Amino acid sequence: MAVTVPGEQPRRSAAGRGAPDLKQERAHRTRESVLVAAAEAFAAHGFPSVTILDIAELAGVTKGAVYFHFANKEALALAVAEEFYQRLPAIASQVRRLDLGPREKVAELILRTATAFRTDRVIQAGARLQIERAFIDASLPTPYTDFATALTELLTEAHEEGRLGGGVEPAVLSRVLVAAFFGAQHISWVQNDRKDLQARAEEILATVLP
Ligand code: LUB
Repeated sequence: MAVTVPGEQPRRSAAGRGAPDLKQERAHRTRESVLVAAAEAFAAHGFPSVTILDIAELAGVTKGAVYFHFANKEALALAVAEEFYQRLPAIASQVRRLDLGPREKVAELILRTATAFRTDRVIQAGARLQIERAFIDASLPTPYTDFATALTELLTEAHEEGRLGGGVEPAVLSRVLVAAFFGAQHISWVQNDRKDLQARAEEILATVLP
């Protein structure tokens, strides 16, 4: 994704004040473009090898502008990871609102998540940062649990409607689905730059949730 907002270092107007809304809005846009640039860089190269200068250049701002918004590279990783955990549950909330049965919602959630992993740099960066969390000196959010909980809720509804098959435990099936999806998206990334992720997600559903 191209960063279209040309960032500027926040600065005082000639009068030393004035137009605070505009200044705030510009600062907000700069922060956004730095965050997106960081996500692109982390997704493509990984946390250890990315520098603040890489991110500044990608965002089209100065290093000073990056440091105005983020104390260091760890703070950027944390902000990207937090945005990742805004976007993942947003997919689940959208799916919950669809006019579908719970079992169909599980399938829809997995498929839409696969689409997000293929197309959304922040999602790709978030997943990569979690893999690299041992190298990042920040408390990244706990991985996997929210996604597993969202799946368990839907699977429990499906179970209550008798649509899960006898002897299937919603929490267990949720763990199996998370493990399968996590593994599939990782393998698809490494082997095929995620080109086959949709097919792999459909395979998982056909096999684990027939
Ligand atoms: C999701 C990842 C990658 C789970 O929820 C998370 O923390 C996730 C972290 O690397 O995918 C999706 C099954």
